[in-house]
Amino acid sequence: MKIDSKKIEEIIKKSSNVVITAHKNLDLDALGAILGFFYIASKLDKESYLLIEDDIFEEGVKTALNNIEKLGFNIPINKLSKTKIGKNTLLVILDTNNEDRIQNEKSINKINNKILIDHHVKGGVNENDYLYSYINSQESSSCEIIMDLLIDLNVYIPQYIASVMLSGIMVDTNRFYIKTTKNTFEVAALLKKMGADYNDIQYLFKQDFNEYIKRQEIIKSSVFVNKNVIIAIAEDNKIYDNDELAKAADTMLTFNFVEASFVIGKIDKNQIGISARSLGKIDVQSIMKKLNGGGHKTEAATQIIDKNIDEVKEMVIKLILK
Ligand SMILES: [Mn+2]
Repeated sequence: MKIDSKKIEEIIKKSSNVVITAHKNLDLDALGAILGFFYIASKLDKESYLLIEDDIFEEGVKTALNNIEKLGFNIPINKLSKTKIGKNTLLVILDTNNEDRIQNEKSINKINNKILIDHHVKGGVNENDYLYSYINSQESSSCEIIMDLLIDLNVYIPQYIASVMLSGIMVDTNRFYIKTTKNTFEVAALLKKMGADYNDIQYLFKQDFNEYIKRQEIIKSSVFVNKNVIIAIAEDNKIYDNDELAKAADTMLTFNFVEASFVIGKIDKNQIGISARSLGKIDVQSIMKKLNGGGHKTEAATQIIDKNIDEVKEMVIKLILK
């Protein structure tokens, strides 16, 4: 099932203004998606804002936001306290279906009319709270979904925004390596046609040296559990985000003999995250499911509260060897 652009158009038309947001710690996919959606709301003549509360941004997002300001696109970015909210304001949440992770959780209660669009595995969100929700983990990225909307609704985006959206797809597909479908290439081609520029994207992909090293440290800790399964344990005294664990797991899949990879790390003071990846022969979802997680055969994850890393490691290894 594809996204229902007519329904979205209808909802936007009925609203007074549109507040567009995404998860905390914006990444390029989330940023590209909210920017793309901004142009949809604008085309329908609705005043809209990007709701961003983050004060610190990852390198690529920082670069994109600076350039967008420099290029004079005039895209209003507000915190919730500065955002005009009325009875018919529409809140659009992109690139997450975890309400605890959105830029400002208060916006959920402050704004009645909501749309949710995401490509992550469904968490516990109550879709009845939304006028429309589209959560499809078969989609590569939020930017790809928003591109489908732009195409259906005939919305034009400036060249630099096309670069940001293409970079979002590239990040989430690991440069067209995972979750990439025919449609992914088609929207990517269209973004190129709209002027997406690989030199701009090279600057968006600059990464923080220390973050890079942090990821390599995780990978360095890898050990084989059996012939085909590799597991890495991130340092106990550092907090990681799920994405960092996932990226390490992706990289570990590229090593000789590896059919499945697991990365375990602290994602909060008393919460451990596990990210699992597979080339398809081993079903990592079934393993994560036993730890109350979810996902697909090739890509799954879970979070575990109130256990330490060693306990979690033992649990995972036991399940792998079963
Ligand atoms: Mn994403």
